[in-house]
Amino acid sequence: MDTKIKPQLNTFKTEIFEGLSSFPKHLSSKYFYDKKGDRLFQEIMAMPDYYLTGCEFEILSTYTETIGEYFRDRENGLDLIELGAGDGKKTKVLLKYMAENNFNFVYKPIDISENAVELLSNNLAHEMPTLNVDAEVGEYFEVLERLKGFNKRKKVIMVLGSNIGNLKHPRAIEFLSKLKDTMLPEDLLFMGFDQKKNPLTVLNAYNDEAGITEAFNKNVLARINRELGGDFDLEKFKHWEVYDPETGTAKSFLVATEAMKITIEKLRLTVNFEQWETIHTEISQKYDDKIVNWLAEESGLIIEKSFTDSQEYYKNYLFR
Ligand code: AVI
Repeated sequence: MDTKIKPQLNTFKTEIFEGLSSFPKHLSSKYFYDKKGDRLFQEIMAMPDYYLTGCEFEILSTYTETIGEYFRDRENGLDLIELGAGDGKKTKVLLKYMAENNFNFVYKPIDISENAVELLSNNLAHEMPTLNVDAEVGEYFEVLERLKGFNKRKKVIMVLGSNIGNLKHPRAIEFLSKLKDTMLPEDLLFMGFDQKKNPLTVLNAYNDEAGITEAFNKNVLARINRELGGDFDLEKFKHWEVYDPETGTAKSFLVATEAMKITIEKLRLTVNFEQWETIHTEISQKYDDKIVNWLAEESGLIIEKSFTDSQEYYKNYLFR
């Protein structure tokens, strides 16, 4: 496996220091993902309440041929680049179609998690041995520059799972604009956007009773303990989710249930918490066509087509 870009330990340290020294406190959800976080996220994706995965799988399975044929270039083939590939379960539907229908292509999965990339590479080598795979570890924004190097033939960039929802709008526009800057006129961007819906359905997706989402959210504290010598008592924090149906923003928090003092050895940092003080950890933005149109316009992208599931919970958009 190719691991050219590794997330920097120093960035982790700096961002944790800054986030816990701010008021209100915040930590980035990108730090949920290590071996344990990846496993928890897999469990989340398998929960019925976390409808996103099933809906996107339904879309990819229903429209495999239509989507695949948009991707095809009969002359020179294509590079299929997937950002945030994870376990690739949904992508495999498309990969199988492409492999079975004489597409000439290289599949380039990129994920922030070294562990996820390794698992996916091994799994594909086993399940689809003839597939041409060139995997990479890296963060979205770090990797974007490198996409410009893929301009020798058509490229299709895929971002599934509504991963864009973990970025606030200005950052999402920055991300989409940078993607657009790497694209030539024949290139495509295929991206999943979870849609606004019954607020309770959204809330339940991030609030399971088994506590899997809670453990996922708290994994950032577990990582600080393990990797930076922190002494967070995870039991003293409560997972809290809110959803604002007006803006479509779901927000996750960790709430201190009592006043406490935390020390993080490797940061030489002491952090004081008052009772009920919060750490904001994640946003999961929900969209509608208006918002996606606006994001596209701001980023210089054009929506070519969109696909939705039978409940219209989720949409995949194809941009030029
Ligand atoms: C990866 N990302 C799109 C997920 C989401 O829905 O925001 C992460 C997640 N957080 C809690 N549950 C799942």
